Amino acid sequence: MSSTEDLNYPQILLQYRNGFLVSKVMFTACELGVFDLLLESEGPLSSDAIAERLGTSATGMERLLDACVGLKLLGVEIKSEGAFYQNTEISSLYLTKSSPKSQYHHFMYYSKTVYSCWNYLTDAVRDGRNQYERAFGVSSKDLFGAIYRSEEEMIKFMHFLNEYWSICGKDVIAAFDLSPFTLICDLGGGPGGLAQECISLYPNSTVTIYDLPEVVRMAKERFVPLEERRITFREGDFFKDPIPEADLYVLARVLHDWADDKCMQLLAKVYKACKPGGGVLVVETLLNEDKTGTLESKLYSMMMLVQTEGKERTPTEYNKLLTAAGFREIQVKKTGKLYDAILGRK
Ligand code: SAM
Ligand code: ASE
Repeated sequence: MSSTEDLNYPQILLQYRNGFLVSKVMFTACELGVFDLLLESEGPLSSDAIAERLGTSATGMERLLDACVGLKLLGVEIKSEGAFYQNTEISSLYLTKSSPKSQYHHFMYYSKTVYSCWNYLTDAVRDGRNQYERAFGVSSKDLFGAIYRSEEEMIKFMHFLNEYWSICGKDVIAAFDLSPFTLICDLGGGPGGLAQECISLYPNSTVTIYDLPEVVRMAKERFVPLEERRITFREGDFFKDPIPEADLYVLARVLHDWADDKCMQLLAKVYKACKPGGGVLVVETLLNEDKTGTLESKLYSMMMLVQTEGKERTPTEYNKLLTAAGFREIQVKKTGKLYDAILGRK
């Protein structure tokens, strides 16, 4: 072994080992409201002032703040009276609850639900299945029954889903020219973040969000503005109930929840309902064919292992599913962001 390898191997291993320590520091500062308080305050605050305002111990808060400085999530200024902390640009923009680009709910979902499931990653790999029973004591027979195990959990999940689209929704909607499709059905459209991006980019389109009854009720009540006349809703179970007729069906982060047989069942149904000349837009994180490429998509596939019945797939795998359902002229567009787009035509 060369001497550079001797030096670099431990470094990289320590960096990996620290991965969850880093994320937990960021999540905890979000959860306690550190970034929100510093956004609202007139100027930089001392650790003691922050601890008092947020009702924490002084010693815990000082260490948390200093770790955030190390992560460049806070800036610090040393004055004669002591250290004063302030937000950096990145934390003001993404880590405060009130910012239009806030990732607060997204990170809370990771900090609580995702973190609890990943505690059983070893079991997930052994069993080849999700870990809701071990992590939360709920049956995972009905996948979304487990994901929505309480109303509070459903709201958290819905906020988490929408916050992604506030950052990279436009990229997937603009990946193809969807203007010829005016009647769009977002199957499993959930809280409607992508539907809102869709109507803002395509002024002649209307979107029907199709989802489970309790999700539609919550989306109407809390997520989609009532005055948004170009978004309508339809309640149903896309495995059991009829789906509306449309020019374009959007399946965003839906197929990755399910094994191939369920995907086939759903896609065959979509093909049948689709108008001739219509299409299907699949929005997912794509794996590279040759198993190289981003670590991120591979981690998301592990995420699907611990939390769903599905997996992330390669373009070839999606191509096979879509072709088997009858779709043709299948085009794949990598966006360069987290989610990519695949368009198939009937
Ligand atoms: N498309 C949305 C997005 O990308 O933000 C939501 C994706 S979420 C991972 C999967 C969605 O599928 C959820 O909104 C869930 O309620 C919905 N869903 C799951 N099973 C369903 C079913 N049997 N019928 C209709 N919708 C379903
Ligand atoms: C699902 C998506 C997710 C179901 C459960 C989930 C994610 C976490 N848990 O359909 C999102 C995973 N992807 C990213 C980019 O975080």
